[in-house]
Amino acid sequence: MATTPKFANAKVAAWVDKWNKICTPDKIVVVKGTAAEHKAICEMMVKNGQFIKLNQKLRPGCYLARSHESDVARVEGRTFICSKREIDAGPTNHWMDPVEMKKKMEKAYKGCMKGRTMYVIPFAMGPIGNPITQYGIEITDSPYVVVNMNIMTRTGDAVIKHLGKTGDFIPCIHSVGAPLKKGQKDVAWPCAKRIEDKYITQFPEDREIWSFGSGYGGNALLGKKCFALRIASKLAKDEGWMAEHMLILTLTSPEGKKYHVTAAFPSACGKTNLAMMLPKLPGWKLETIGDDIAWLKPGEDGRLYAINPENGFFGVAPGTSMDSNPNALHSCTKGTIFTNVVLTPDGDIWWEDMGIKAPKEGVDWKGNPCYVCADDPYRMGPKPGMTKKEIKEAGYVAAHKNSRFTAPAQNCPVLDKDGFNGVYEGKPVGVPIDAILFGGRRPSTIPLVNEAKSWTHGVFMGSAAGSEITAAVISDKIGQVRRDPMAMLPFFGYNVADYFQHWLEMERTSADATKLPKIYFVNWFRKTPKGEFMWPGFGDNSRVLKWICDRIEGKVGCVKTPIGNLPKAADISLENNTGKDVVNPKFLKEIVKVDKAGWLEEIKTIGESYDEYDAKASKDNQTKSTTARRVPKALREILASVTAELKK
Ligand code: SAT
Ligand code: MN
Repeated sequence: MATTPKFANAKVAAWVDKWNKICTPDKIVVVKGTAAEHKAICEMMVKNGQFIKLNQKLRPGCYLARSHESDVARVEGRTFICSKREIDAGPTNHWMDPVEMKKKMEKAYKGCMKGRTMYVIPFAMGPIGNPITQYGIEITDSPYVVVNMNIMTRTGDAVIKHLGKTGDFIPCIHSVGAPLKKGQKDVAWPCAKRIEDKYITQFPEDREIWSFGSGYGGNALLGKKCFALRIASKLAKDEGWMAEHMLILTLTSPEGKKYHVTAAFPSACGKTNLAMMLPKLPGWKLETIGDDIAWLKPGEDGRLYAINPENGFFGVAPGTSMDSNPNALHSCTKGTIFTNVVLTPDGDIWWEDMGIKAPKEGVDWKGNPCYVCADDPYRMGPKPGMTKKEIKEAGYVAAHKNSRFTAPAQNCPVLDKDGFNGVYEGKPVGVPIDAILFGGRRPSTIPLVNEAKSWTHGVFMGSAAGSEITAAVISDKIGQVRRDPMAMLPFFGYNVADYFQHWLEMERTSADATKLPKIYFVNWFRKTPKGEFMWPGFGDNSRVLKWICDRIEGKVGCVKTPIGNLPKAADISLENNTGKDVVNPKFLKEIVKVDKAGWLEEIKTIGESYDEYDAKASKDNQTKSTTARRVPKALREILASVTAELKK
């Protein structure tokens, strides 16, 4: 055990002292959040073989980490919502009794930091001092977590100062779960190797986060999914605001009018790409506020005001290219940590679909040599001279599919600095949201863009969101479509039915519900039966954003259909439809139509997802633990009316 440092804030002191006694680290470091400290930790990790220093001429302040092969993504199967009553966690979450869970986990934490340094990270989710911002203290034994938290959140002394003696915060504890014996050499990526030894646990009533055994992303950077979504969604429900898995962007029209848009897509479905997109439509300007999480609070005028609680981008590397997202690549030029990408001989990084020719040879994410493909200069294989076909058949990728960059938001060339700082018209209130988008990867049925007929219909649309499962989660079902309501399935901090109800309540409790954002469902991922994309996506998505702004302004009409308000194909601007990927007008007509047969099937499976939530609720009811929570009647009614209209 080390000596517990002194803190003016008694709750901070107690939290650190508690875990010092349990985890018995060799020493304790309170993170100050300075650039010099950040650099010193990175350099220490280089010395210990946990970071590779990249070519500082090409990538100043950049480092590469390679995770253990078992620790490459979130572990939903080991993620728990430990509310007192099971029904409060709801049918979509893993639940365990909080007292039992704490007992079990305290055993795991016992002595877990032996031979290691315990870092205490004071962090802010949001600009320090903004009324929407929340604070946290993460205790961790992972220096990788410290430097990633430095990028992803605002850390250090400024937070301690802001908390003062009595300021409140969310207490977080994290350990990689790999104590070191005296003299034992550390490994490059310490973690608990067995999946059943990992725990990502939220206690929504105690407002605490306990994480054990994983060092990766959303499992370990506790400000992100655990706090800003799971715990914050519960705070938001109790306090009448919203914590959502949404990007935030600012769009300026050629006339100079500003719009703020949020969009909820599941992990690895292109939120970062949309958040920093270069509009193909001339005269339109897009700026970034956030790429993953939005906190929205109702204002006195009835509008919803949003901040991005984060400070950086934890983006998926593969597929990020000068074509798909140049602003993300620019964001990675300095002060960035790369995880599980390829190291090139000149000390730079590379990944699949980066749009840059592969080096002759490199080191893949597992630390093994890799070589440029014989018949495709943009691929790499595990042996020299392999063909594209052979590499594909071997199921080989040189950069892990969920490899990531952790880049400071300040690097983003199109950052909306005011919006990012939570400032609107000189006031620290967040930005007023004009439109909320839902979406996912849906190869069929779902149209390019669909406007909700009302707030309730918009909530219905969000509740019915779904997507192909991506590599952001460890799963054997990658590629299969699953329902992912509001893109929050892995992130609800409480019962999904209550969450739907909370969304509905936002209208009832609004000071002026006519000022709430309009809601849209978008889908950039329609494919022909042959598997070819019917919409180019990326910069061409500005055409859809323009239509949305035109709708907000009442400048264009729509086609009223049973599923919602669809655009007339002619109202989607095809100005500047040139370049490598263009909109095919024939496909466009197709993807703004109602596919009746597809929708009848869709509606059926939406109903099934509701039934499943209800069935699990009533099962809990039979155990007499409490009353069941059911999918709100208002959503069932929309489901019934859409079905009836479709059948007409
Ligand atoms: O949760 S992570 O931050 O690891 C990535 C994601 O799933 O969006
Ligand atoms: Mn995400």
